Amino acid sequence: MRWAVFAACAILLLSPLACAEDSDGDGYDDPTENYTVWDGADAYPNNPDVHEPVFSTGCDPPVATLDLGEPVTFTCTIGNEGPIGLNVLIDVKDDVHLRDQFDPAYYDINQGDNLELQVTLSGLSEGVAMANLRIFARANSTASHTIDLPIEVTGEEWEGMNSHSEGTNPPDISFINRLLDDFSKWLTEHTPWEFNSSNAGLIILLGALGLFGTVRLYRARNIWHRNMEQKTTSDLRTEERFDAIRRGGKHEHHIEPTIPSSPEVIIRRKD
Ligand SMILES: [Ca+2]
Ligand SMILES: [Ca+2]
Repeated sequence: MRWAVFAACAILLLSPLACAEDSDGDGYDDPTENYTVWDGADAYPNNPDVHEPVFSTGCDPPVATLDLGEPVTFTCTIGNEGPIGLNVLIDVKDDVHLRDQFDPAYYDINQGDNLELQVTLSGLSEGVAMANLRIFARANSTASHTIDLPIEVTGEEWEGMNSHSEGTNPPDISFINRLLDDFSKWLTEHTPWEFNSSNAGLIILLGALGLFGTVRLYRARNIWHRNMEQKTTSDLRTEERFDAIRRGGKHEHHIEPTIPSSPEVIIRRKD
């Protein structure tokens, strides 16, 4: 029995939870450094009527109408109305008609502070959609607060899709079209046929390919000629060496051992 009392005392001394206070007596312990509102503490430790965190929120614009691919950015403000600083998780629950470009993250909101967030969504398919900005102030619990973001998505393609697409814009090639237009006009004026910009483009393409082929052929011929000249030069040198050997046939010890003996040399040896 003594051991049981001792163990109970030890647990009381060692466990900080056992010493927690419930100042307002509503059944929720006051928050401490090791036991926060996120863990389940009383968000209003001195008010017996409230224990859950309370937020004031608003988003601008309140509603939106989007074309397909068109983005909208809501500016949302989240205020902590309670007397205790909070750590919250904020995410966006999107809709089948929407694409969500908001990354969930944790935020600290001190007592009386307002947090401002940019929430971007874009139209994915036609329909009436509802996205929700959700604020989680308790671990392993449903959202403490939800902000509705009603959005209607039309069936129209967004006109700004090409000029405002994500990432880097494609290079401006309008000058090529203008050049092709000018060239097709020039061809129409100076030839008996009528050209449009596609014909002109095709002619330029064929011309470029022809020029490229001609340059390659010219280079190939040049290389061939150079090789042939080199070959001729080396042949001539070989001939000269043989001639020299033949002329100097009397001095046999000067004949290079690698050079094969010509019949003339063999005949002279017999002399
Ligand atoms: Ca309490
Ligand atoms: Ca309370």
